[in-house]
Amino acid sequence: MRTSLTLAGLHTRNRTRLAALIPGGGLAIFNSNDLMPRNGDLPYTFHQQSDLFYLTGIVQEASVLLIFPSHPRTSMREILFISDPDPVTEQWSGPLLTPERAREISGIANVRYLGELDGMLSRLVNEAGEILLNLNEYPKFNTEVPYRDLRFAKAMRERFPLHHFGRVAPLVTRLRMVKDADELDMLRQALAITSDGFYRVLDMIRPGIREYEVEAELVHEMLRQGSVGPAYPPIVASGKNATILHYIRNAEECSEGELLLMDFGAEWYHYAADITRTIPVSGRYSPRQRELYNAVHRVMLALREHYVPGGTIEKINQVARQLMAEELVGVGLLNRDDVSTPSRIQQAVQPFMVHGVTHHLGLDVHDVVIPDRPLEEGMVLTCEPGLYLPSEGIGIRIENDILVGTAPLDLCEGIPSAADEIEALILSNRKSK
Ligand SMILES: [Mn+2]
Repeated sequence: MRTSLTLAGLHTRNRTRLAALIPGGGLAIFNSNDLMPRNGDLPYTFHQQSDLFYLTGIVQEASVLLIFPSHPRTSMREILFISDPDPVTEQWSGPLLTPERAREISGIANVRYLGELDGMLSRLVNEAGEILLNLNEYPKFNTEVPYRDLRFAKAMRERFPLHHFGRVAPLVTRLRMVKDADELDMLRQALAITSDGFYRVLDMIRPGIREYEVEAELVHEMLRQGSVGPAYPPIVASGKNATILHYIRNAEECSEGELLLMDFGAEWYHYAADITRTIPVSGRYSPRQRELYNAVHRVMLALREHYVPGGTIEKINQVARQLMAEELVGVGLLNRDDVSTPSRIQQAVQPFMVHGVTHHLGLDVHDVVIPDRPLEEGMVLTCEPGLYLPSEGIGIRIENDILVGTAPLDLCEGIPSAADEIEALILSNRKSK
């Protein structure tokens, strides 16, 4: 998002919620992401560390947040550190945040320059009972890159060897898993832009077009509406490419008679949309494609009802496999015998639906998660069953984003997903030309 939208109220509420979870005497410290070097003097585009963004709204490297809820002095309970003024950087890259601007964005009264951080740490750390540091604890995360929070944690343990250290990530994760009304607004806006991109593609899809041309349309709409672009690299996969789950080369020609799978989402105020649509390149699904498409579509529609408080990701995956098993029997890919027990279902469905069908969505497309924590009202998760038949050059996935509730709300309801509807839109666009 390139506009000057700020949500200081959201970030202030987030800090208040976190403060309530920090044990007495606890001092929590968050670091920004690095500006990652690319080659020569060129860095990668900066993307803020999601927890720091969640708590401050600040998008500038080398920012540090201290939260010390039980400190006797109110002004010491929240302190934000930002880069010192630097005329050379500002000459080349534009103005850095001033303390006043950082205050407006974050709602934090006590904003200091980074030059004061070391001195403040010496004082505050010795007043703290426990220092809570932030690391990337995503279940599948593994890296050789010593990112800023990790370097900071090592330096702190070295510098204060007699202090107690703890983890703040589980506390922030707990909060981030349930979305505030402002966050839902941002997700809805990201989805509205994503939806507009899909309509653009329905308007121009034809045999002979290249996957990257389709990608360009999707991204065009995002940029045109002031999004910084896709929340993750779009997957635009025609024919057999759609059976490669994370295909992002997007280089091949879309041919007559093939399906085109598009998994894409705009980013808005750092929140990620994540949808998948699978459309016929020629404008009509073949009878075989339609049969398989409708099977996946029925699974997606029925599965949405299970995004209720008390549910779990494991339960959703289990229901998805059961629903898909029935459909696979219906289209003749499995026999009744293959799916007669739960363990048989798991084994029989796996080769056709090779991935899990849901993940949390928020500031990150695969958002932070406490595995096995039951679903609660206000959580947002994807619903994305798929069916992959490499031998027939067919990959189908349909993905909507669902707001958990006693009556689950499909945030993608307005984005066409029924085969008839998609065909009608493509064909009416062609006629009108
Ligand atoms: Mn997804």
